Amino acid sequence: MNVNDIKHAKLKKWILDFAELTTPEQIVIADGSSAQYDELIASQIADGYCVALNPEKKPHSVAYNSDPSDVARVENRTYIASKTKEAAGPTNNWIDPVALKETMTDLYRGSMKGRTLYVIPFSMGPLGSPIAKIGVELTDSIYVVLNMMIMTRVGTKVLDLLGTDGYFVPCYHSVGKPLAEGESDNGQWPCAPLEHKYISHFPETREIWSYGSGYGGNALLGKKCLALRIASVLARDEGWLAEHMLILKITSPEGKSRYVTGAFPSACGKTNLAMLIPTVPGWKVETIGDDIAWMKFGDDGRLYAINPEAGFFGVAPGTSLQSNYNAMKAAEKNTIFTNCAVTEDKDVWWEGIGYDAPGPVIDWLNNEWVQDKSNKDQKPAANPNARFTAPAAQAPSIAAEWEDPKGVPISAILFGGRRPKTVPLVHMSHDWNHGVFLGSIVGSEITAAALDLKVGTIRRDPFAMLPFCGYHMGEYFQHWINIGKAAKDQSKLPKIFYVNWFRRDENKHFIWPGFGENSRVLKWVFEACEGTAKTVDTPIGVMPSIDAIDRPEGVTEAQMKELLEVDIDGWLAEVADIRENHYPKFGDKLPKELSVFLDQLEANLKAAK
Ligand code: OXD
Ligand code: MN
Repeated sequence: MNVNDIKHAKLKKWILDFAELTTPEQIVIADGSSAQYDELIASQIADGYCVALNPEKKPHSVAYNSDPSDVARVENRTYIASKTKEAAGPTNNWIDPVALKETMTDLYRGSMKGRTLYVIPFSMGPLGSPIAKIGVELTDSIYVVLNMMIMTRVGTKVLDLLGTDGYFVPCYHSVGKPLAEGESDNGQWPCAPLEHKYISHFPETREIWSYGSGYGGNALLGKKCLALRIASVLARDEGWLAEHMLILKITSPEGKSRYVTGAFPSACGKTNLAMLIPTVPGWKVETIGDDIAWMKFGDDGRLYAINPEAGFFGVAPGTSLQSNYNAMKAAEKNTIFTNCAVTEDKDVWWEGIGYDAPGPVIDWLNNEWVQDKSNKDQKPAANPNARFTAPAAQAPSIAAEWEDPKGVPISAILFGGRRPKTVPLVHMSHDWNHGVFLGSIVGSEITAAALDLKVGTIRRDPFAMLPFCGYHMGEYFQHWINIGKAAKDQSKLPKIFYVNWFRRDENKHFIWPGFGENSRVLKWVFEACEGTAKTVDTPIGVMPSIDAIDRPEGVTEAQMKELLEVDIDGWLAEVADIRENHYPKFGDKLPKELSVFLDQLEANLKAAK
């Protein structure tokens, strides 16, 4: 298919205008066919951008290494360019949209010289679902085309759905590395220096402009940029929720199923939770999604969720058959690996894969690397943010209904973060608004020196949306309250829980084993939804009684007590921190209801002291 065959006049003009600005050698439409995917992969292998993996180990899979400067989402180069700074709020980087568009237009001018402009029509969500949204990404990166083909639904079928005048979210992307006459990348990952990288969102016009990075959420624009930052704005205006949440299905031994979403900051194990294998006999957990949930009220008054994505962009290091069997199986074939190590027999390897490196490997920096377990300072062979891009349908745990266009009815919403102290294993809110309060105070311990924060300090990450909310976070809290008010029947709203798998003892050892053992908490959540859970009222909310959750092997009675205790002084310190450092950020946009909950919490704690 040729750009001139596009029947949507506005789309065609938009593509041709961008081509005129960026001056690519040619324009190619990503048609979504496996033939085109294979052709592109073959060209990338031939040009040295990636290596083909051993078909006996990882059939139909490749391994890329990115530029060492382009390995993660760049939050400090990510912008919400709303008309006013106030609209972007205190938690986003803001630049005036007119000025930003001028800067970026200059960067885009001629930026695709010597390259091909690919047009990627994509659907976030099952094609034609009432909850789905269509985007079109223009990019000069074949890596992006290939990843988008796994992560979203791409191709001419999306153009058919758009017809002659359908709505799409326009997404520009360029790696920002034009090629001079006769110049080639020589197989090196193309990108621009950090100071030229811009991941920009224009919420009023619902546009995404990305420049300079070829990696992950900076470049696969359906994911964080569209499905969270722009979608959060659409959701506010249209009365639904676009959230940084996994979606799982849990089935009891009696065969009753419920659906649960969960918001956890990045690097808190959402993919592991979405794919867990329960240790509780007779219970089953299946996967609907591991990163993003879009939720809308159904005609029956319940909130229904879809996973807008079609693949997993999972962190490889630490993933093993023991820690996440289903993810390992999902990434067994038809997978793109990025920044993993490659073994001599062309398999991938990473730290925490569950076995030692089988001889020398080529590390993510393209150097030979021999494992030296006696050297504690040895640099890892895989980048800590190395990824696998795998089709969701390949996870053995995928639920049969994962692509149901109407979504799945949600019974429970979990919030959580890494909290070594204070926050107990699980507590439940009294009602929706109290749950919004819990979401608004989510925090997580910083595990790697990032964002100028000290390792070990708590970074507040409300609703796990800090890097992903496309507007003022205070208004976002209000939107959650409004959604509760909009419910036709309050009793049909999901119940809201705050969980914490990451409590540690004085020797810094985790008290709770996590992984499959988290099914014990999910069971209690399920029972709470049924109304059969054993509960106690506490100053912070509703909690399991001490005998409500069976102890996993290795957890002593005293430890279980600690996990389910309300640490009054710890919570009072928490209240003080929220009052002094967190809530004031939102100024008069902080919903009154939330300050009332904070006051009540403090009063409850003082009364219990
Ligand atoms: C992700 C993230 O990659 O949240 O999903 O950073
Ligand atoms: Mn995420």
